[in-house]
Amino acid sequence: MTRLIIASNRLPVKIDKNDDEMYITPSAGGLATGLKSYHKANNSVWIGWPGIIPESDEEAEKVTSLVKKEQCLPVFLDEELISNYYDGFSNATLWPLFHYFTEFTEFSEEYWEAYRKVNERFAQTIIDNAKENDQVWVHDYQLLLVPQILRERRPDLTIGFFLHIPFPSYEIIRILPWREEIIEGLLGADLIGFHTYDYARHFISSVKRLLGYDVEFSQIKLDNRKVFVDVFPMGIDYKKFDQLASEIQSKPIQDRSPVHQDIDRFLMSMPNRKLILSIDRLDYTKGIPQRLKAFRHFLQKYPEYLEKVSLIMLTVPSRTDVEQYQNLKNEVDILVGSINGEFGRLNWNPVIYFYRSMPLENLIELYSSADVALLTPLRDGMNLVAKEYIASKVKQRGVLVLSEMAGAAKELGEAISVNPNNIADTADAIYHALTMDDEERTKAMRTMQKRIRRYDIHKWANEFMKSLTSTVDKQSDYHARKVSVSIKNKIYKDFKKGESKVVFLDYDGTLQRFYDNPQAAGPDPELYTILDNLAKVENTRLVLVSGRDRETFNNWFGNHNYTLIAEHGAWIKKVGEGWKERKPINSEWKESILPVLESYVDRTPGSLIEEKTYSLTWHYRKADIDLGVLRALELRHDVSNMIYNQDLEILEGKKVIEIKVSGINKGIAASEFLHEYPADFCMAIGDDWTDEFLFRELPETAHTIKVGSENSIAKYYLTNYREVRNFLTEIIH
Ligand code: GDG
Repeated sequence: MTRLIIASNRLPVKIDKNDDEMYITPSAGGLATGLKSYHKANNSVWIGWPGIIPESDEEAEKVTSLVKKEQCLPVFLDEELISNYYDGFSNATLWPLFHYFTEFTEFSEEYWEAYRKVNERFAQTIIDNAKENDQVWVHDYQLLLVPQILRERRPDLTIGFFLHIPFPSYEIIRILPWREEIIEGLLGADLIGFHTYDYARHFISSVKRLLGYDVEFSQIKLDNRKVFVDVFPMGIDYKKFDQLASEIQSKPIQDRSPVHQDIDRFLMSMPNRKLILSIDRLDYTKGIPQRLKAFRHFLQKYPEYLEKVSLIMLTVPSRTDVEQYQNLKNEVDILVGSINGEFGRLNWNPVIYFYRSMPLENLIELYSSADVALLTPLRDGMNLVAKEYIASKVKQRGVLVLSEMAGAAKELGEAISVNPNNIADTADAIYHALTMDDEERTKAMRTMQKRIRRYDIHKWANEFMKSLTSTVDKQSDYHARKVSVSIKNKIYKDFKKGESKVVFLDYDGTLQRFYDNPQAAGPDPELYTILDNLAKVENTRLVLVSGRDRETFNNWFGNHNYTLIAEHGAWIKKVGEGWKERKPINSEWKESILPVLESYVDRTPGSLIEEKTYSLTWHYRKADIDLGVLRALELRHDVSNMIYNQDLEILEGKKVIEIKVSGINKGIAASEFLHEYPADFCMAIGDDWTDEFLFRELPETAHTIKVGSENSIAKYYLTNYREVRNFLTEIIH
């Protein structure tokens, strides 16, 4: 049975030490609390850092045995690694960059080296503990390289990845010196999940721009497999918050916790008193100074709320050794002091500020008592606090003011949405929240509750795992037709048996990789050797069939023993003969089409025109990927109107559009050749759309092989030109 291995930076439990005695406690944070029940119920193994640096081997063993009881396995890190991998690359490079704080982003080789080392260590621990075909679910920005390491060493594993923070736009990610490594690292996964469509879109655009892979319907097409990208907005344990909030509210006043009694006293000390609540880690992404400024603006603009409204701000200490966090703490202290100093009264503080964490029970007391939750991050992957507040409002008496920059805003459309940088609007949003009529408030809250109750943490984890499992079937569609050892042996046997053999080979993408400049893609010595050897086999005719112009083909292969079919079948050169044209030339049509293509070259930097006897081709491989695709659509549209009623057709290949005289294609040329030289063994290999003509026209018994993973009528697939070369080398032995 396949098992699930979860990997995240921190384990869901942590080990602390008190007077040499070790004890285990649950870790805080959305991921740990959220996935814990899934972990228990599914008998999975969780791999991560246990939160302690053991001082001896005995201590390490003790930690291992303590966490083992919770189905966990520790990855140990020393001081230096924690400083360079965690505080460094994770929190001083990736965290600020992915949250659009480029000014705080540090680039350091030392951090990067440590990050690679720790990712390697995590991957190795997974590998050491994974049985064949297990599933692995890797979490978050600290482990971006793990999927690729696993893919290389354990291709049997099914690998999922979920990013809990935003994935920024290409313009941001391109700043990172290790951007390709990071994206390649993620592409080791079968499925990559994000909280929102925007993050998924940014990721896909970066993959296309930085690595040039094709993407179709959120599937990234690598040479030998697909990577699926999808959106899974993380939920919370709704039932837990709902139940705890109901219990807490129904407690008689005298039995309530001291915090709750304080809240009650505050609310009852004056009629119409109201509480606004915010909860977050003290982090520069959370927009805490902006929030305080908006609250100050609110008090200035709506003085009738003086003494009536307080903002309870719970900020949890975080990354306290880092300078930016210390500066932020100072800024917040000063702002809180100045607001309280300016507006406070003997019996009233506008801002009630806690700089610490609180037990969950107190958190829920705050949620259920607060009239308004004011959550205004400048950037936030999701923001689970917003969802927890909603789940805790059992009587629907609450209004959520939420930053449009939080992932949660996508699902919580009924909240009052604010741009946290707009201080005046946020102040008005507070006023709006406090004055909203009961009916409107209840309706908005009910709608949001219904939605997040349904898509809770369990549903989130199940949906992700369901998708991950189904990627295996989708990959196997592809692998079913992959040239396996047995298929290979069968083709080799047929080749040996054949008394008259014809092998049709496309050139670019099939025998040679793509180059930005098509003229740079000439054959290398290895390729000549392979082709010459193949052409030497008795009773074998080797035919290169390409869209290339005949001059280039002649320069490369003119004096070798192969038949050359150039320009998609317009020209043929048999061994020992000169070039023959297969259809009389008419080039007048080019006069009207060429200026149109030139206008596209002018407006699409990086694109170029290639002219052949029967065709004009517009290449956009080197152009900006999105602009290229857009212009290709426009060009097709413009040209199809112009060629209407003419003996011309438009072909679309890999990053090329070709306008050519119709009735000329690789298939017709190949079948004419076969007519002249009948064969009992026939094989064709090609990678492009234009090779489909070839596959279609050949006899049913032909072995047709597509290079790459796109849909094809070919019988089999090979992954790339390297595999083709190996395949052709082996066939003659
Ligand atoms: C990442 C992303 C994304 C907070 N203070 C206390 C406390 N908390 C709990 C809350 C909530 C969690 O911590 C914070 O929620 P976040 O959504 O900010 O989650 P993180 O794990 O910090 O951050 C974030 C999330 O991952 C999930 O994908 O939403 O965008 O940055 O659960 O209740 N809990 C207790 N005392 C506190 O004082 N007990």
